[in-house]
Amino acid sequence: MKLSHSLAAVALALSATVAFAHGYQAGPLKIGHPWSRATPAGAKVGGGYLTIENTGSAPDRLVSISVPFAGRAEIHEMAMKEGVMTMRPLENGVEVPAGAKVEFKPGGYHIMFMELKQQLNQGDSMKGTLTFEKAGSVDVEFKVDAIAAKGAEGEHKGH
Ligand SMILES: [Cu+2]
Repeated sequence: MKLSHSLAAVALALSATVAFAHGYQAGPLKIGHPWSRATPAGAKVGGGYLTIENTGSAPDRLVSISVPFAGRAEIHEMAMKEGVMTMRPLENGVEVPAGAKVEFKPGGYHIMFMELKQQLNQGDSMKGTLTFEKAGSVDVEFKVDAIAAKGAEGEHKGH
């Protein structure tokens, strides 16, 4: 009895850790909390967000993302340009300088899932693969958060 109890406690502690951390590693890169917003029925685009921390001594670059639930995924940047929010695809990806942490978030860098094949529902975990120039590919899961999570009104107006 004692043994099974402690095993259960360990299992609980482990699953809690995984749920809270929800991070991935690719070489010296730490990928934190990939998440996405729930999409309305019939929506063709969705956004993906995460953090990338480079603990190494050389820069790396996120060059592409592929996900089975969308036709393609692009790396976008949103910025204010002459008072207007604009969004543009970054053909060469996003550099992560040595020792730096790059944040993909609503209103800034983001991953755009195009030609969605299914609705993204809150609570889902959506598989995807990130590819870095040097660190190679790493499989992650995007946790789907509420449709209005972390604001940024009109983020996807350009689409
Ligand atoms: Cu976009």
